[in-house]
Amino acid sequence: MTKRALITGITGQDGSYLAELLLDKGYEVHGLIRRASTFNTSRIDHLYVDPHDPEAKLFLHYGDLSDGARMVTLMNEVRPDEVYNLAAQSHVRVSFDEPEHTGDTTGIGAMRLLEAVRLSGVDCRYYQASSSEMFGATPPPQNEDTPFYPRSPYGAAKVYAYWVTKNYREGYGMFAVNGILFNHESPRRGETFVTRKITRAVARIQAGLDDYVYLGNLDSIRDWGYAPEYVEGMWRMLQADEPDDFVLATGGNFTVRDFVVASFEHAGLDWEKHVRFDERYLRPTEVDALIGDASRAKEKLDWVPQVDTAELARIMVEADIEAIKHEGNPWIDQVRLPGWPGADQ
Ligand code: NDP
Ligand code: GDR
Repeated sequence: MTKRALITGITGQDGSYLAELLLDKGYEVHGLIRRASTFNTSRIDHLYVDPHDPEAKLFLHYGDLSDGARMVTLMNEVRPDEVYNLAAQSHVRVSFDEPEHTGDTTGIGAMRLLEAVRLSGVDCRYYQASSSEMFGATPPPQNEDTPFYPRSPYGAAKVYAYWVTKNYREGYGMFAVNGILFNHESPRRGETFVTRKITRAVARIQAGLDDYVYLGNLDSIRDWGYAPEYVEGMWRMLQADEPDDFVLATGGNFTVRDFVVASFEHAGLDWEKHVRFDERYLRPTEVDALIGDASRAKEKLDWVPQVDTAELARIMVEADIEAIKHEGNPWIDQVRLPGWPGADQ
């Protein structure tokens, strides 16, 4: 029997890698996309097969996590075996500007989806994209037993989503799990997260298109891994015998400054000539240090990341340098074919 998965956030970094992984494994993949006045499917365009083709395995549906009734109709329509809730207002700095919207989508959105699973009676496994931001001010190393101390509206919303996921597991016997993922990046990372902002700037400066990049706090410590390895971990969590919560992390620790140095050095540039400070990128409350301990995932899921942060910086810089040559996205030529959502509706 072909397994069927529903991915919210399929147009994002993780959603695109997860869709690829599941299609490779023979799944039928359904994705939730938001109606926008511009095309927002560039990360998954390369997975496109005309839905009229009997071989098509990827199907997209309009919807938004703020719309609970839509979550119910979607669950009834798709009747998935696995649900991956990756959708969120995922930018920590932006969550200080849009706290209510972040709470509504990143926090309550998860509850709307869990409730849709429950009300529809569909027998499925549920993955919640929880975050190391939930640990916030609690010092590293952090694992599944570390107390939460969120430092942003985003972190607080993720704590809410974490607990409702656990509550639906305990209260209704659902196979519902939290993947507590530390930062993971790739050439598909959104351009306003710090790693991609840096590697894109390196490529543009090397090409003579820019002279400077403006950054905020260079002292914070993060444990940056490679996104394709993390979506494999998400899938493994839903294949386990029992539902449980898992940290995914490399255990490495790099400051933002270290990532800047590694990225500029890789392109043969002197970072101190090109990096400038702008206070607008500071947060009212910062998360100083996140370093994960993924021992449980190693032991129970046999999940061990291979790409460390230095290698990650190299992958991302090279992809952005290549992308500049094509003046496009690093992973795909922009195509828009008849029948693709947004092309004919
Ligand atoms: P992205 O920001 O790249 O993608 C977010 C996705 O959510 C996009 O597809 C976006 O759609 C969609 N989305 C946003 N708001 C809504 C909404 N109201 N209704 C429906 N869809 C919505 O995030 P990542 O891929 O990096 O992360 C995936 C998930 O994992 C997120 O929940 C994030 O918070 C969490 N996470 C990420 C980590 C990381 O390091 N990347 C670490 C830990 C957790 P659109 O394309 O239209 O904007
Ligand atoms: P983070 O990622 O907040 O950890 O959340 P981000 O890349 O935004 O920030 C990492 C660190 O870099 C510092 N920083 C800057 N950040 C940005 N975005 N822009 C800058 O110019 C800049 N200068 C310095 C930040 O202050 C911070 O300390 C990410 C998101 O993917 C979340 O959705 C996810 O849950 C967590 O990772 C784990």
